[in-house]
Amino acid sequence: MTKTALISGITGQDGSFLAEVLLEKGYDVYGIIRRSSSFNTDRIDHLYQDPHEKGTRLRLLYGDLNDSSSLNTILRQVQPDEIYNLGAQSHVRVSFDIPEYTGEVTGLGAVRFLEAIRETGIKPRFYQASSSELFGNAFETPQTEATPFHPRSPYGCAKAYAYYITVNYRESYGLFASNGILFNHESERRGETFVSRKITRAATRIKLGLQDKLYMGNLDARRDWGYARDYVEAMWLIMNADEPDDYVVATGETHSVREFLEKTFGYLDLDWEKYVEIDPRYFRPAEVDLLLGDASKVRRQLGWEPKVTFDGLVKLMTDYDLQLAKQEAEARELKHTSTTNKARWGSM
Ligand code: NAP
Ligand code: F7E
Repeated sequence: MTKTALISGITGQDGSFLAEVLLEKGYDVYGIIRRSSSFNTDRIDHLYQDPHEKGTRLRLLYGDLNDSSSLNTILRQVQPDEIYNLGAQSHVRVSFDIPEYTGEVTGLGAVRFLEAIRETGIKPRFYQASSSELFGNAFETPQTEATPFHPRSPYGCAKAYAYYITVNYRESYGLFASNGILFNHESERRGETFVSRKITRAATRIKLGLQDKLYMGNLDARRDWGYARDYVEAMWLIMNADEPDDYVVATGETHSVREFLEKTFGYLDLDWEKYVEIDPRYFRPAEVDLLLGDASKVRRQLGWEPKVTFDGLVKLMTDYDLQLAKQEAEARELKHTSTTNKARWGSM
């Protein structure tokens, strides 16, 4: 029988990859989108057909993690077998500027979903997008499912609430509710203000003369960076395990932001030190210095393996952004030519 999945955060990096993977596996997929004054479905436009077209398996519904009644209505309408709660205000630096809002969406959003499950009486499985930011100022390295939490930002604190409420609803009401504690994962679809994409976008634009400088924050921070497409496979495995449980998902390698810069600029035959300047605006009130995950449990129990290495990740993101930069350069050239032509014709 065809399974139905509901994804919050479908317009985001992970939501778009997950929708792709679930459609490939034969699911009917519903995504929750927010009303926005401009289109925000770029990452899923290639998957979306005319909703009136027969056989369409991806449908989008308006809703918001801050609006319980929209979640209840959607659950009644969709009756999903699986709910992936990926929606969040997901930017750590920004969470210091809008802590209360981050708590509402990223933290309380999870309990709104869990309560909607109870109120509607349907029995879907539930996946909570938990984060390595829970470990924060980590008590031990590498971090496992047993490592105590010490979040360092309003985002991390909100994710801690969402993590524990998911465990609590599993223990209290017997829901199939699991946490994937995912370490940083990036891709060509990563938001442009996260450090990996900020670097690959800037380096490729610098290479083509579209930008002069790149302003950065703390270059010493270390992260366990993987590829997002690999990580959404882990989400599906966690959702389809025999029992609900919590799993760390990581590569088991850590690299500094400085190394990310060296690799990206090096790949483009550029010396990063000539272009990068430090801007204290990008420092955080409290930093997470070192993250390194031990994903033995998900590897052993669910057979998950990351396929893309750190070098492979830098290369694929840089290749993609180089194409974007070339398109931008060509568009500028065209505009320049047409302005020059206009000026010439104007004098005739
Ligand atoms: P992302 O690209 O920032 O996407 C976030 C998604 O949440 C977007 O679709 C966004 O919609 C949606 N959203 C924001 N506020 C919402 C609200 N009030 N109601 C409903 N939806 C809302 O994040 P991502 O990188 O794909 O990450 C997916 C999830 O995994 C997030 O929960 C994130 O915190 C978590 N996580 C990410 C990583 C990582 O390294 N990427 C690691 C661990 C955990 P709009 O498009 O309308 O803004
Ligand atoms: O920062 C440092 C910054 O913003 C990584 C989210 O997906 O992963 C992400 O959170 C590191 C930090 O990701 C700049 O200080 C230096 O130490 O790419 P980021 P994040 O904060 O690790 C976790 C797992 C999530 O769950 C989150 O949702 O890079 N850094 N200079 C900088 N960071 C940014 N953004 N910009 C800089 O200029």
